[in-house]
Parts: sequence; C-alpha cells; structure tokens
Amino acid sequence: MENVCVESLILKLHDVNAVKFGEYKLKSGMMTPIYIDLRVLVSHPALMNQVASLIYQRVQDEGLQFDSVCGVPYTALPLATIICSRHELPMLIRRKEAKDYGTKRLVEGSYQEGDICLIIEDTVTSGSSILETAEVLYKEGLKVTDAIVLMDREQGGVAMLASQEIRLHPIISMSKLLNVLLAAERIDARTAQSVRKFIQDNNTYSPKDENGSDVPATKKPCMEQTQELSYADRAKLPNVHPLASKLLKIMEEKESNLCVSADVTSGDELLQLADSLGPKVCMLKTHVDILEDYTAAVGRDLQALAEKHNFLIFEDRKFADIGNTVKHQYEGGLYRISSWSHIVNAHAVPGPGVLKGLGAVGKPLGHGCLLIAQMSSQGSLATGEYTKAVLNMAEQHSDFVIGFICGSKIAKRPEFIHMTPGVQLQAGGDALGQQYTTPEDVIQIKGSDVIIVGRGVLEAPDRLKAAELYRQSGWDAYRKRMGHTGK
Ligand code: 5BU
Repeated sequence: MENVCVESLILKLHDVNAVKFGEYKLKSGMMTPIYIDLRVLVSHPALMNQVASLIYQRVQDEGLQFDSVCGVPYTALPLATIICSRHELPMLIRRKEAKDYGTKRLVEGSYQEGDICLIIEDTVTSGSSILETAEVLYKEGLKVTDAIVLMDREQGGVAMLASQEIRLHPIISMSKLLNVLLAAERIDARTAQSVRKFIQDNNTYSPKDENGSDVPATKKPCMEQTQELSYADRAKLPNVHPLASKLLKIMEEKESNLCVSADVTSGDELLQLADSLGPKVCMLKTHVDILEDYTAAVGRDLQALAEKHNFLIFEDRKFADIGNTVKHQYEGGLYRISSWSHIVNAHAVPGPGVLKGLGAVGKPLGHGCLLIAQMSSQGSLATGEYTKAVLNMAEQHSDFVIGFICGSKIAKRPEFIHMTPGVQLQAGGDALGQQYTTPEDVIQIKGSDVIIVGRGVLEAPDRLKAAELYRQSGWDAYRKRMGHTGK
C-alpha cells in the first residue's frame, strides 16, 4: 500500500478545489467561510486511491472490529467501494430512498442481526449524516460502534456522535487543514483566523444534562479541542503537573520553546554554554555521561545557572531498566542525576516499573519524566502500537510523566508537553541516522511544543546568534499555530 501523508494530501485537496475559501451555504443553511467539497474526488482517481489508503490505514491503526462497511451516500460510497474491493471486506449500501418495486430494502447486501457495520463518511459538520445512516442500519438490526471521516470540520460532530455511542475517527481536522495550508502559504493568517472564529462560534452540539438542560460550556466534553490553548493557559489547567506548569510559564515569559541540547564533553564548556545561552532557552538538555571531567560541582553550578536564567535542566538519560536499577541510576552513582536535573526521560520498554522506580526518587523532589514515544532516528522501532502504548502508560502515571519525546503531538490532553529532537533550520540528516526537520514543521504543522536543538546551535560559528535564530523561529511557528499574525 502506498504511504500517504496527511500534509501532502491536504495540499492536493486544495489543488483540486476540494477545499475552497469564500462565502458558501451549507446543507443546513448556515453560511461558511470554508467549503469542503469532496465530491470532486471522483474526477481524480489517484487522489481517490490515496484517500482510500489513509482511511484504511486508520482502520488498522485503531484496530477496529466490524463485519461490514457502509459509505454514507453519495460521496463516501465510492471510497467505501475501493476499500472493500482492495481488502476484500463485505460492503453494505444504504439506499437514500426505498425503491418502490422489488424488495423495498433500505440496506443492500447480506448481513445478520447483531453484525457490526463500520461507517465511512467524507465530511462531518454536526455528525447528522452519519447518525442518519446509523439509524437506517439500526432498523435492520445492525450495530454501529465506529465511523471514520476524512474531514472533520470540528463543529461538534465528534461530541454529538459520542453522545450516541458512536466513536468518530477523523483523519483531517479543520485545525490541521488550516495549519498546513497556512504553512504552505496557500492561505493567509487572516483567512485562517476567520475560519477558526467561524468554527468556534458555530459549534452545532450542545450536550444536555440529565434534566435535558444545556450543559454550560465549561462542562462540555473536551475531546474536541477546537481552540488551541496557549502555553500560559495550559500552565493554569487544574490537573497540570506543577513542573509542567513551571515550564509552560517559563516558555511564555521568555517567549522561548527552545531547548538546547548541550552535547559537549567538558564541564566548563557546559557551564559556559548554560550561562551564555541561558536567556534564550526554556530548557537545557544534558548528556552527563559524555562529560570527561564531571564533578559534583558541575551539577551544582548548572543548577545555579538554571536559577539565574530561569530554565529547567533535562538530563537525557533514557532510563530503560527494571524499577530497582533505574532508581539507583537516577539517585546515586557518580552523577547523582536527581540532585541537579528537573526532568529525565525514560523508555517505556521495561513497562510501568521504570516509572515506579524513577518516581520513587523524583516524585518527592517535584521532578518530572518524559516518556520516549517516538525517536528522531531513522528506522526507529518506536512507532504505531508502541507509541500508543507509551501514551497509555503516561496517562496512568500523570503524577510523574509530564510529557513525551516525540516527532509530533500525540496526546490530546493539553497538560502533556511534547518535545521534539532532530531539529535544524534545514531538513536533512547526519551520517549516523539522525533525521532533521524544521522548527516550523515541528511546532506549527506537527503540533509539538518544544524544539530540541543540538548541533544546529553547537556547530554554528556564533552559538548565541544561532540560539536566538532557533528561539525566534520556534516562537514564530508557535504564534502562527495560535493564529497570530506579525510579531
Ligand atoms: P542534534 O545535534 O540536534 O542532532 O542533537 C539531538 C539531541 O537530542 C542529542 O543529544 C540526542 O541524543 C537527542 N535525541 C535525539 O536526537 N533523538 C531522539 O529521538 C532522542 C534524543 Br529520545
């Protein structure tokens, strides 16, 4: 199966006018500044195949279980047909009207009572078209637990369907679409913002409480984060870990989502880097075991510089052993990592014991841990199901896990912080498998929070200038993601 990336698909959809900006009337009568018309897909077979691949990829990623597939007529019908034909899945066709001769069936195809039918749809606004199709299927004794949609306008469809016990899995969200088009300069920031505002002002779903009254906005389900929270707002969330809150505040105050990876081999150089680049960074990352002359004074002095310049220290130790061993490695040995670093990271490979061991040392000190959900190196095995399992583990241990090392935003909970290594101003890689992407890509497109930059700064002729360049481009990308224009 071809490897399709959502970003390039969005640009292609824009190329063929499946996404239009202007003033359009929706089926509901509502006027909208963005119109998604995926009916044109049938004229673009290659694109059609790519969409079908992405939908099927999602079916597999989610591990969905079902007996048959039904495309909501008409636009999703050919999509369902391609998927079912390629993967030999039984399909059902829902008639819009019962024919007035023959069997008068509303659902064509073979099925048995209790069968689960997966619904496929092209675009969702309120979710009503999916619900309508589901209701026809229910009448036939079928069950519907999940639906996949190519494009979610983020106007309440997910929440409405969830209230009807149908999980909706969107492939492209409106926010993603806007971010990609904005980054590719297909639309300007003003257009993106006007669409965002429209989406925010026109949420079609208002949940009812047990008495049938509208639930106040604050109690509405938060599964759809249509309006992205700023770093400052996230710092104030009631369930945010105090250290994550501190980091988010620092980021906002210093206008920096830059973590410099201080991969140097002498203690003096490390301290000198921390002192000179300190004002530019929200966090300094270390590999203490590459220092040739580590003494306890280095840890102490580094801590003092972190205080002086208001940044956090992240020791990139990548713990990956049983709980009892990592506890010793974190607390003791030559480096006494827990005595000077605020944040460490761990692989999830050993299972939750690694967090229990590290937490026994770190929690009483108010420290936090990042789980390695993905890696920047070529051929990394931390993908797919593994990444999902890491996310799960983090959710179970959110009193110690403050976020992830990852390539893109993987968790919906805004309390988690996403940090991405493998960043340089130009995409590319090194001779040993490192892969680089740009600050814009990481922050604006992929939705991560912090860029981790090593050689991009360390190998520059003027490290301070380079750090400022990375700080500025990371921050600009964040501001663009938040829909701000200018500086
Ligand atoms: P670079 O010089 O920007 O390539 O350095 C990246 C740093 O981030 C380096 O210290 C790595 O050990 C670290 N890193 C990474 O590059 N990729 C990963 O997936 C993880 C850490 Br986890």
